[in-house]
Amino acid sequence: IKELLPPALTPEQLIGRIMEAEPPEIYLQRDMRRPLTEANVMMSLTNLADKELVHMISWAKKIPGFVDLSLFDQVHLLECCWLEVLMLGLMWRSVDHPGRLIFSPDLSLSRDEGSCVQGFVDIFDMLLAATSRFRELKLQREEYVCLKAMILLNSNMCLSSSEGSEELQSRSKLLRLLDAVTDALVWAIAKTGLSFQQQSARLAHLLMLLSHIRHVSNKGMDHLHCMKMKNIVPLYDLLLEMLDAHIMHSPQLPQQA
Ligand code: AOE
Repeated sequence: IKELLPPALTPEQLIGRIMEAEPPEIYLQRDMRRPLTEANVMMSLTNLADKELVHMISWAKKIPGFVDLSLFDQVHLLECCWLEVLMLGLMWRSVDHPGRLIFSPDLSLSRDEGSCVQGFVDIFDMLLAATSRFRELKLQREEYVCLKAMILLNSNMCLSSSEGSEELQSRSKLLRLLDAVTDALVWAIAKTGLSFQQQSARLAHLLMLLSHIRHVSNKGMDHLHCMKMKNIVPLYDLLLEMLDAHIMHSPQLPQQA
């Protein structure tokens, strides 16, 4: 017999819970008189990303079922997808502002302004292209939150290192969670009142955009690497600590050696 499952949520309830998990808007309190030089822009963006990452951890923990995964899976999922999640959030904020990327309410950049950072224009264009696509599709908030949760849950599919029973259990929980979010997305699309055929096409279009986002994220990682901004190690420990602290407070303690 399977382990006791929590009472399953309906797709509508699940979307409600994922919506409540949404991170807040972040203001940079950036001095508008500062010129948009490469150093200033990169400093602002790093500052923004730092704050967003802290909220991203709380966001992930509020996705029903996420904290029931093994700590190993929680850490690796976040580690794999953080830039994709940031990018999808950026696209959502920018969807009503053609030609601009709204990093924060007080830091919005046009393509030309973006060109002050070396190597940024190419990534900028890819981000703008995906944003336009979401605009054409008239992406709904419900769909957006489902896609973001799917990025998180789908980010490290290939990882299958340790074969302990806890890890295998976590892997099957992860797949069930992904199914639940898929159902939620299907439900959100059905709400739009499209024909069955149009609903399937919309689902396909939305999911295909995720592969574009993965691509842009990989390019962005290369870019960050070139700029020597990828200071992974200290952040990794921080992430582990933050997730670990949560596990310790939850009723079910991890059974790790
Ligand atoms: C996209 C969306 C967003 O909300 C903010 C930013 C800021 C920087 C932008 C990026 C973006 C878009 C792509 C850009 C990039 C700068 C150059 C690149 C324009 O072309 C990203 C700033 C990133 C700062 C580095 C922070 C290091 C994070 C390490 C994470 C880590 O180590 N772990 C373990 C993961 C933690 C997950 C919670």
